[in-house]
Amino acid sequence: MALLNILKYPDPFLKKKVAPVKNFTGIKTLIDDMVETMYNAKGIGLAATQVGVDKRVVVLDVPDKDEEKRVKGKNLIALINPEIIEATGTTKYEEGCLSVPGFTADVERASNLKVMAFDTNGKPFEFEADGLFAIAIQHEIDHLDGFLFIDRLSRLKREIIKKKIKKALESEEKAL
Ligand code: QAP
Ligand code: CO
Repeated sequence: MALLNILKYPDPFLKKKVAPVKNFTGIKTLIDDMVETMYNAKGIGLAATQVGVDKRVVVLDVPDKDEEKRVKGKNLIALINPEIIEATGTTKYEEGCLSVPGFTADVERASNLKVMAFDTNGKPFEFEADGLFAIAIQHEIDHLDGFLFIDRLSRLKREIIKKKIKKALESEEKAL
């Protein structure tokens, strides 16, 4: 098990559309490391793009709505080459991202999904998702396509948040 380095905005790799997994050998090790990295950062989802790996892999552990305390591993799932087959409804949620630490914004997404993906053995499976789980899946698949949640904002809101992030990064630099 190893902790991976999480790339932060504006790292150019975060804009990369990463490639489908063709050879499933060694994918379990990558997933183990991504899970460890996600828990270490107190995240609920992580995409391979965020750790500089050119593979369509995401890990998620989204707490249930009624869950008081988070039960680590309860909803843990790895998705390889995930595809949204069907998206319906709309929802809005204040999203954050481990690659944009300390910033959040309301993002509109589909509320209900039908998803297809492969497991670590290369076996395809299908499932339906709603609530925060559906939001997280769309957020993570966006990473695989090179998009961050700030790219989903209106132009004005995007420019405002980008300026705020830039300012925060500059004052971080000065503090060094
Ligand atoms: C993606 O995000 C997501 O800024 C996962 O200081 C986001 O795990 C799915 C985090 C919203 C659904 C809704 C962010 C932790 C974690 C931060 C995360 C921070 C510490 C974000
Ligand atoms: Co993210």
